[in-house]
Amino acid sequence: MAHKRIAPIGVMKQGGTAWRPLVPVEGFFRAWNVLFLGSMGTMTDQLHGLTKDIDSLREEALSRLESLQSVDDSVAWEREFLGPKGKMTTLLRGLGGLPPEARPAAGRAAQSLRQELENTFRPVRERLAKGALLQRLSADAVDVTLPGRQPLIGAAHPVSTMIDELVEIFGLLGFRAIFGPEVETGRYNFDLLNIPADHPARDVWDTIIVDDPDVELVLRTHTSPMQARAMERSEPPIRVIVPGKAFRFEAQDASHEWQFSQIEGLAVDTHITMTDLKGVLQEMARQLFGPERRIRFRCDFFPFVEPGVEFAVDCAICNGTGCRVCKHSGWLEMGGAGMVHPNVLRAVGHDPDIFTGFAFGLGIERLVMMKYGVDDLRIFAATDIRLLRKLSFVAF
Ligand code: FA5
Repeated sequence: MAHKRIAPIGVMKQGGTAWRPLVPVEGFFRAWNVLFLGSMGTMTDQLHGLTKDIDSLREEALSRLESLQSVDDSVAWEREFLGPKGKMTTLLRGLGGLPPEARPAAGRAAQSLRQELENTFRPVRERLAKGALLQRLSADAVDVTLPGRQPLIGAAHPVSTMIDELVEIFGLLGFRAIFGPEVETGRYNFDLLNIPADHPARDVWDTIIVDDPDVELVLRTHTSPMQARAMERSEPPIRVIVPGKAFRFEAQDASHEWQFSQIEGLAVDTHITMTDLKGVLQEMARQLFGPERRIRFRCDFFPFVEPGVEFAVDCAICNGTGCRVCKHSGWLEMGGAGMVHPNVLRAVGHDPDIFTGFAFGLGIERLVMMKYGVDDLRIFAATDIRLLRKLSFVAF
């Protein structure tokens, strides 16, 4: 048979996976036409057209492939030439219009082109993808020689640090730290402290009331309710301190917050006198602010002590000569104190003829202000790290 002399279409392997036609596709169809189709004009035209289509598709696809610059380009190329709606698919679909006897060879020619395009495309796509990856890696590279970011190291809040210091100082003086509820009943916040309902003394504090229909509840206005709780709970001798928060419905200014901290102190025993109170507070002031500190007692009224005093320390900032922090008085008021009122002792079940006691309540923020020369206590609740940094409470 004549067609045995001319291989209809041949392929040979060329280095690795690339395949190339042995004879040009157009040449094959010319031969096919001469040998088998003779004067069948229409089929000849069709085959000739297909041959041209295949050759020009190859030319276009390969030249475009050479100009691809990016992964995106390669995706677009693949879609355009090899995708389900691409040019190669369109060409293959066109084979259906050929006479049946021409289809196998034409199909092989078209498939061969497809194979050729796929094989040529694959390394190009891999090269572009690798290039993109290398570019990304070099852009995102970590410079291990750069100095690291220093972590912000936190520290205890100045008020907490002061509480720790106070617990230690009073601990050495024989006082045990206890803690109590911040939401109190009227009974402990007022009644047991010799401040009966409807008594004008109840107006001394701008109380924040907790709305409860069953029981009178308040945010404790001071730490003094723990005096009553401690005395109710234990038999003398009692020596406790109670650090904690207190709350008042108060206009804020440089020395007043609506939420602040106090430390309560209570000593109950036989033969406790005002001298003991003075000695304890004097010792606290010296331990906290230095051995040269002096203290001052001035008469004051608190319903739960008798006599009652206002307790002040001479200003450690100006050494008592007067400055902005002590408002040029030379003294800083720290709190109230006094001898436990007989009514209070009685109300919690202790005989005032046997037992006496002293109590004090100091503002912790005021102690911190004095220690570090702070002239506005609002910074303590303001959570402004720059201010705390200035006080060196935050290491950085
Ligand atoms: C009392 O709260 C009494 N419970 C103290 C006391 C206890 C007296 C035991 C007698 C025996 P006073 O309201 O004065 O007292 O408050 C005591 C201290 O708390 C003040 O001197 C001040 O240092 C601090 N303090 C009071 N109100 C505020 C406030 N709004 N902001 C910051 N500190 C305050």
